[in-house]
Amino acid sequence: RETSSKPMYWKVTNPTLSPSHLQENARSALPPHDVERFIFVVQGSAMLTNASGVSSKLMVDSYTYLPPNFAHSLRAEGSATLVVFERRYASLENHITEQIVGSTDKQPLLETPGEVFQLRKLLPQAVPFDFNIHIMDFQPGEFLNVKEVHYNQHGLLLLEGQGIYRLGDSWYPVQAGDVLWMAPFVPQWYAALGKTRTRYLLYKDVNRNPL
Ligand code: UGY
Ligand code: MN
Repeated sequence: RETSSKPMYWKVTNPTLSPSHLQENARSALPPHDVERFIFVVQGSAMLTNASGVSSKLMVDSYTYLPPNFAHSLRAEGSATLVVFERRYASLENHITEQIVGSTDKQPLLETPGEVFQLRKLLPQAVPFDFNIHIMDFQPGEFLNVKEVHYNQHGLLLLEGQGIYRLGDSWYPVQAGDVLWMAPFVPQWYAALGKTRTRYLLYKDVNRNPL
């Protein structure tokens, strides 16, 4: 049984069944033209510097959104484990996105009508953004009431806990450190098992016509 002395999200980089991760001091290159970037820190820390030389230190549980073609550099002092999402920005006339720096614990809990899980969103629910990142918490025994089917795709990283993920007719036992991809229209359902809270991070494309 894990003790509370372990750092937050410790299981992600120390999963039960996994070779050890390679981590060294590192600096990132920029994403390709017109590609936006989202970074979330699960272990260690990263120093983000923008074109005006302003730096922010991203600690565990904090994140940044970098608009397409936004000059920046990212440096890890020592080892760090980052979740990085990149996608070609689906631009809209007269709309632009701006850089965001935040942390999960500063985001308010949102209403989840008909559901019991706790929900936070890391990006503004505003039209310029073509995706969002949800942080969802389930207590042991809690599950999605809705068996969801929707056009949106998901990338999911289990940050804490364990449970069972149903995708279509397949059932996957999952635990912290596991990653799932859910294609458009794949029926999806989760139940939290074990003795500790489940927390997962979920990418979802939003605010654009999928056709
Ligand atoms: O927002 C969502 O689509 C989310 N509830 N899906 C999921 O957890 N599989
Ligand atoms: Mn969903």
